[in-house]
Parts: sequence; C-alpha cells; structure tokens
Amino acid sequence: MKFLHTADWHLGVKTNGRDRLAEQKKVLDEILSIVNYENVDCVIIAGDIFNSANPSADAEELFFDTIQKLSANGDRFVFVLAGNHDDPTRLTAGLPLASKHNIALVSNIDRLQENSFNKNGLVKVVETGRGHIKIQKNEEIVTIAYLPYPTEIRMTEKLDSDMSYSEKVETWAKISASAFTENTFNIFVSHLFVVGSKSASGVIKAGDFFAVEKNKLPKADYTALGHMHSPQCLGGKVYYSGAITQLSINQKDLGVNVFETEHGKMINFNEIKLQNVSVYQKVRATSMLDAEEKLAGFDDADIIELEIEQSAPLSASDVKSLKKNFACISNIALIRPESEGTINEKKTRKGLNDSELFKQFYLSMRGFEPSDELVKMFLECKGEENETN
Ligand SMILES: [Mn+2]
Repeated sequence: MKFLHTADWHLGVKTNGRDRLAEQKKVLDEILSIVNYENVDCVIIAGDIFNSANPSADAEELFFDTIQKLSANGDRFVFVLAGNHDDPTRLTAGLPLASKHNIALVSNIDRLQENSFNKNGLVKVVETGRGHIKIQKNEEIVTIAYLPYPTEIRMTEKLDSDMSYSEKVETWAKISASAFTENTFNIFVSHLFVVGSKSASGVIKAGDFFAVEKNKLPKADYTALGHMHSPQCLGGKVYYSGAITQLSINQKDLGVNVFETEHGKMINFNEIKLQNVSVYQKVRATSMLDAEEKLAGFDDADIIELEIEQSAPLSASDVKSLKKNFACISNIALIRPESEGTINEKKTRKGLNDSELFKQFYLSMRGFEPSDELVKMFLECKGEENETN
C-alpha cells in the first residue's frame, strides 16, 4: 500500500495580519496532485488541521473539500488526527458523514464504528478498536495505531497524576499500539514534541514542557508525527512531515512523505518537496534603492519582513511607495546602523518633550514617523491620563 504523511496545515492562519488561505489552497491542490500521481492509498494528516479551535467558514470549507477530493469517492482511506490547535469536538463532528467517504476523524482513542466506513472502495477498514484501525487493500493489511494530541483533558483514559508527561504518553500509546501485529505493517500516528526534535527556535530537551522521550513511543514500522513544523527524521523511522506553509521564518524545504509497504515491510520512501509554498523571510537593505533592488525578485504572495538599516528616518511616503510597489512586504522596520550605539540614543532623549519622545519611540518600533494626527491623539490620551492620576 502507498501512504502519504502530512501534518500541520494550520488552515486559516494569518501572518503579520495577512490571510494565507489562498496559498494554503494552492499547496493543498499540489498535495492532491501528488496523491493522484503517486497512486496513494492512504493519506495521514497528523494534527493541527486548523490554526484555531474556532476556524472560519472558509477554512472549514477548504478542509472538507480537500479531504473529500483526497478520499476519491472512498477508494482511498483518509486518516485525520486532532492536534493541539484543533477543537476535538468540532473537528470530529462530521465523522458520521466523513466515514461514509472512507475518512476517519479522530480526537481521542475511543473505538470507531467499523461498520460506518465505506466498504466499496479499494482500501477497506477491516477492524477498529481502542486507538487503532486496520485497513486492507487486496491481501495486505496495515495497522494504524493513533494517539491524538495527548493531554489529561482530552484523553478518556485517566492516569496517575504523579506520572511524568512522557510516562503518561507511553501508557496511552501502549493501549493503541497493542493492536500491532508481526504480520502487518504498523504505523503510529500522533501529535507531540519528541526530545531531540528541532524547531526554528531550538531543540526540544528532556524535561521541557510536554516533551516526550523517543523511547517512550511504541516501536512502529513508521511513526507519523505532527507538531514540529520543520520536516525531520528522528531515526528509527520516526518522522515529522513538517507544515505545508512556512509558519515562521527559517522553515525550509517543506514537503510531504510518501512511502510504500509490501508484506509488512517498507519498500520505498520519498520526501517530496512542495513547490507552491510562498517564501517567508526577512530582507535587510541599506537604503530605499537597495530595498527596491532586493525585493524585485519576490512574488506578491511571498511574505517579506523588510528591515532598512540607515540613520535617516523613513518618511511616510517612502513606506507608502514601498508597500504599493511590493505587495510581498508584510512589515517594515528601521534598523539603526550598529555604529550608532544605544548610548548615543539615550543622550538624545534628554530634554525632549512628550511629542518628540513619542515620535522617536514610534520611529524605533515601526521604522517610520507617526502621522501628526497620531501624535495629537497620543498627547490627548497622555493628557487625560495625567488628569486621572
Ligand atoms: Mn501543534
């Protein structure tokens, strides 16, 4: 059987106030074509479908539309697991309808109704139990054991509160993985932080909040994880597929994992890079002209945090013209050249009045001077505060 592992769609996310749904749709279309081209039998989505527990109607529509297309009228099995960002009840509310399309939506380890699944497709659900599901295509059976984002509140199996988080996860995961058998290919799906995994901001260490040691995870032939947004393998066939859009700067080479199994063994593995992902990065320029040159190669859909390093302030018209000519700019910051130290800055604050101090503060935060109207508003507010004090 052929599998595609993806995670962390975060549908509906906004970056610096910018809506990403159009980009997400493009990437999901790309995943759909990979699934069709590769003849995938089962799609696994390892959590964080939505960015918020209360997604917009547009984000939900994109999700349902995509999983329906992925399921190919029930020929393909689609497995959707709840992450920390997903509302467990809301995500799985459509299960009675979804299962008719051969789609499983899970937010805990309660047994799913085996008979509710579509039995006419190429891939069939042949067994369900606590935390697991077995699927079959021709003669081959694959076991999927799952642990949706595991927290005390979400899990129906309550445990001793003295246990560490890592031990709790081990205990919960054991319930699911008890369905693993030697003659099937065994997949474990979850959404959690494994010690040693890397994010753009650092490495997860033992003892970190909600960190799980790798040896506490069940021994599976493939472990499909979500939660870390950078694609990575932790050894022993434990994989994060990574997000499908750059959710923060420095997430590179986003993709999906495709693998093939036969007679209980993996016979093929491929990380397929996604081409439709927009660029999200910082660009540092030393002047307006330099900024214009450096931004010329970016697409409107890209997200650029522009930093201009110069002593002179940026005028409101500079900012306006940059934003007008380069739709990719999501924000602009003015950076003082390093030679101009902070001591110098402190000195210049001396003897400044409220209006000048506010202008300087605004300039340092936003990179350009505030409008006269805003300064007036600030002074009015400050005046009111002084009166009440
Ligand atoms: Mn997550």
